[in-house]
Amino acid sequence: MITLALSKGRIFDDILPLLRTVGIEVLDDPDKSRKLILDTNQPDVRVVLVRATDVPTYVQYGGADIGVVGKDTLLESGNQGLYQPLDLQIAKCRISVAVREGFDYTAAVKQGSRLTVATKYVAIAREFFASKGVHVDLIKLYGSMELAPLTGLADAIVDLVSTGNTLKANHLVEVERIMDISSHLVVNQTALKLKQAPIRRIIDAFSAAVNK
Ligand code: PRT
Ligand code: MG
Repeated sequence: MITLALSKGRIFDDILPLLRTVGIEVLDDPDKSRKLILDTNQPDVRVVLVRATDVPTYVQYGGADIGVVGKDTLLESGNQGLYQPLDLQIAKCRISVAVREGFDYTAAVKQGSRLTVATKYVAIAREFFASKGVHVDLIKLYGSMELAPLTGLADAIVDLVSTGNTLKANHLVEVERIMDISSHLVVNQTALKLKQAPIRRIIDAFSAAVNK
């Protein structure tokens, strides 16, 4: 049995067409059922639904053999010990710095002001601002980052952006792109050894589908 860890939402929606290309059809719709373990048309492949940030943990400790996870989550969790064979090129976005409209970020940075930055991505933000030599006080948030500059909690946020509509709707502007993000395949090292043939087959099929 091969267990594939996925998160509901964007990653699940974007991986379905890729799974189909590699011959795997998920038999339950997570929007209609409350099941957390989903069968597929392949009797030896099942899907488990976990929180996006829990995917590396599931794969690292063997709760799943393979997972699909955003590069943002991988970088932030610092999860080592995971084999990362493939960039699936799905759920693409970027991680950026954004501020309230009218806040002069460039001037603040130039003046060497200390910036308060709210983010879910504390490790990524710390590394980014350190590399620029910008002094920051980081505030860890778990969601609704957009609210922080509007309420005076922070001068800036570091968050994922795809269309930019969320920023726009909240009168925020993107002032710096930190990096491009997409979702990657991650594999449990032990599973790779013990279930080498079926796992290799899945990685190779994904690889062919991505490069098509
Ligand atoms: O939602 P939950 O708290 O359960 O977990 P999660 O937020 O970690 O999961 P989920 O499903 O929201 O995101 C999973 C992965 O999708 C992320 O780790 C990214 O790798 C990837 N991804 C791609 C995105 C986006 N695009 C994205 N736009 N994740 C989140 N967003 C957010 C963004 O932060 C903004 O607030 O969606 C909002 C809308 O973005 P715009 O720019 O299109 O308006
Ligand atoms: Mg989310």
